[in-house]
Amino acid sequence: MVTADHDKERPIVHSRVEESSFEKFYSPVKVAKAIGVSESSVKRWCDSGKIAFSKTAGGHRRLNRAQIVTFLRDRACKLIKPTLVGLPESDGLTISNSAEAMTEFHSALRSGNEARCRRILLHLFVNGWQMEEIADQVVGIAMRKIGSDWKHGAVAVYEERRACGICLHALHDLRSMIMRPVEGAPVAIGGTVSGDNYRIPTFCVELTLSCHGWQATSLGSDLPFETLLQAAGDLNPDLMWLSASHLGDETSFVTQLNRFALELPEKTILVVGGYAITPLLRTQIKNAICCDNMSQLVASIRHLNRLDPKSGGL
Ligand code: B12
Repeated sequence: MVTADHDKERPIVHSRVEESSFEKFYSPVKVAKAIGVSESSVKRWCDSGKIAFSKTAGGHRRLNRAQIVTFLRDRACKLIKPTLVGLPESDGLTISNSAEAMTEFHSALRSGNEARCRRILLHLFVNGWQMEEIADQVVGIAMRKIGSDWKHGAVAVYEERRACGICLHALHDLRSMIMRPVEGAPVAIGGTVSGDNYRIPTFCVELTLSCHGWQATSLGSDLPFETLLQAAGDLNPDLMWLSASHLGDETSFVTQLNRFALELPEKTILVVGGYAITPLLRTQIKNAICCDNMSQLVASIRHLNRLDPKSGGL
């Protein structure tokens, strides 16, 4: 079972601060100023396990953005000086619900405003929104609107592609805010099959599982079943996912998928989702869990864990 096991009244020292590391670390005094509390409070939270931290060779406490943001999300703490810890000002962003967030994100995507898109997703994440909610209610719906804008000629092909690039950059920002999983965390890998060039949905699965403590890696897009099977054999994952947004030949996909599911390591759960997984296709898919979105993925794994707590679920 993976948790960041806060409140166990013992410090969670993640790693030694490697001078060579490109990761940026902040001192307790800087973090205190950013949150608007005293330095001694931050040091006390470190020593009591409320906030994970790292140590320099000289034994000084240091915190990276993932450790700071995880604390803020868990404690519903607000940042008053975000730039002190390398985060952008929220620029007066006040978002009260997912419809507002989606509208803001969609219009920034359409106008190619990358800085605003990154600020919107960071704002939601730092303020405790669940990753599955961000993926389903904001990114998924905003990109769907971009798709229909393209279909109806309101958006040019280059604008759709630009929106994809911006969306991936903004999601990668969130990736750097998620703490590394603890030793022994359950492992998940996944991607898209041959002929499917979609990179955003599979990356959203990686982010969603990583936020729940999994060691999750998206292997990317356009992957033949053979190499996916080799990955399963080499990495022996607890879970494997496939995202399908475009299928050239549905019948061949289902045949190969059902064979693939039987050839996976016994412990590996297979989860499938995506725009192209229609209700009809679902009826033909065997030995796999089909989910419509990231919230269903989280719910399915929680359910699996209840069925078999030893399965190392969420
Ligand atoms: C971006 C995009 C592309 C980009 C992707 C670029 C990239 N680097 O990722 C590119 C340029 C590759 C592309 C190409 C094409 N596209 Co396109 N594309 C889109 C678009 C606008 C957004 C997709 C996206 O990333 N959404 C963001 C993610 C997060 O949302 P999502 O995909 O809906 O996923 C959600 C759920 O499905 C679920 N989910 C998804 N995967 C998984 C996996 C698991 C395990 C789980 C649990 C859940 C899950 O959770 C997600 C969050 O809620 C969609 C619009 C849409 N979907 O309505 C059109 C869309 C899918 N594309 C369309 C078309 C027609 C095409 C082309 C055929 C056009 C052409 N003639 O060339 C080609 C096909 C290319 C190919 N062979 O892959 C059509 C329909 C496709 C179809 N299946 O019939 C759509 C619907 C646009 C439209 N309105 O007409 N596209």
